[in-house]
Amino acid sequence: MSKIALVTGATAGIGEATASKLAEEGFNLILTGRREARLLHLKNKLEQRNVRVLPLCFDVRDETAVKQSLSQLPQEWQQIDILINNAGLAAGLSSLHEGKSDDWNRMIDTNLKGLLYVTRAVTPGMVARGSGQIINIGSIAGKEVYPNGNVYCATKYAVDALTRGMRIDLLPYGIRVTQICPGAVETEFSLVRFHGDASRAGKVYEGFENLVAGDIAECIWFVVTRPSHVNVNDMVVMPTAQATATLFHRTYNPR
Ligand code: NDP
Ligand code: 8X3
Repeated sequence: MSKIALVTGATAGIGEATASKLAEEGFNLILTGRREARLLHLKNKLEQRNVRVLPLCFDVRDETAVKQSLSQLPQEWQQIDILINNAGLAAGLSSLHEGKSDDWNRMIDTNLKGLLYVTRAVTPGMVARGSGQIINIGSIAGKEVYPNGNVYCATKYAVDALTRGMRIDLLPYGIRVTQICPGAVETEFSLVRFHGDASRAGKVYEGFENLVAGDIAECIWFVVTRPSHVNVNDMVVMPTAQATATLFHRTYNPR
C-alpha cells in the first residue's frame, strides 16, 4: 500500500516542490495551505502521476480549523506516515525597536504555534501505530541570529528546540524526527518577507547561485528513504556561495 505524507504549505516553494517529488515517488498526499485554487491545481497536476491527493485548505494559525480538518479525515487518509511541517514565513526585516507587532504575531503564530497545532493533531495516530516520521523545516536563521532577523530567528530557534523535544518525547514510539535547515532558497519567501516588494525580494538572490526549492525536496527525499533504524537528526543545507546567514560570495555588487 502506498504511504501517506502530509505537507503543510504546499501551495508554493519548498512545500510544493516536496509534494511533486513525493508524488513522483508514489506517495499519496495530504496537501495544505490557505490558497485553495493553488491546492486544487496541484491536486489535478499530481494526480496525473497516479497518486491520490487530498487538498485541505486552512490557516495553520487557526487551532480550531486545524483540529477540525485533521480530526475528520476520511478513513483511508487517517494513517499519516510522514508529516512535513513546512508552512512558515518571515514578515519584515527590522531592528527590534522599529519592528511591527503584527509581523511578530504572524511569524510566531505561523512558524511556532501553527507547527504545534498540526503536530498535536497528527502525532497521536503515529503514537498509536508505533511508527511515523516528522520533518520540520527550520532554517539557518534557527542556528545563527542575524541583524534585524530577531523574531524570525527566534521562531526558527524555537523550531530547533521543538524538534529536539519531539524527538525525546516520541522516542518510545519509534517515531523519527528530523529538522532540515536551509540557507537562501529562492521561493516566494522574500516576497512575503518584504510585503510584496518584488524589487527588494529579487535583490536577496542577486549575484550568487541560490538554492531552489527542489534542492530541499531532494534532501527531504534522502531523509525519507533512510532505513527505519536510521534517523537524520539535523541537516543544514546552504548554497555553496553562502557561508553564514549573512556572508555571501556575490560575483558582482547587486545594488
Ligand atoms: P513560500 O513563501 O514560497 O511558501 C510558504 C508556504 O507556507 C506557502 O505554501 C504558504 O501557503 C504556507 N503558509 C504560510 N503561512 C501559512 C498559514 N498561516 N497557514 C497555512 N499555510 C501557510 O516560502 P518557502 O517555501 O521558502 O518556505 C517554506 C519554509 O521554509 C518556511 O517554514 C520557511 O521559513 C522555511 N525556510 C525558507 C528559506 C528560504 O530561503 N526560502 C530558508 C530556510 C527556511 P499559503 O500562502 O497558501 O497559505
Ligand atoms: C530563511 C533564511 O536566513 O534568509 O529562513 O532568513 S534567512
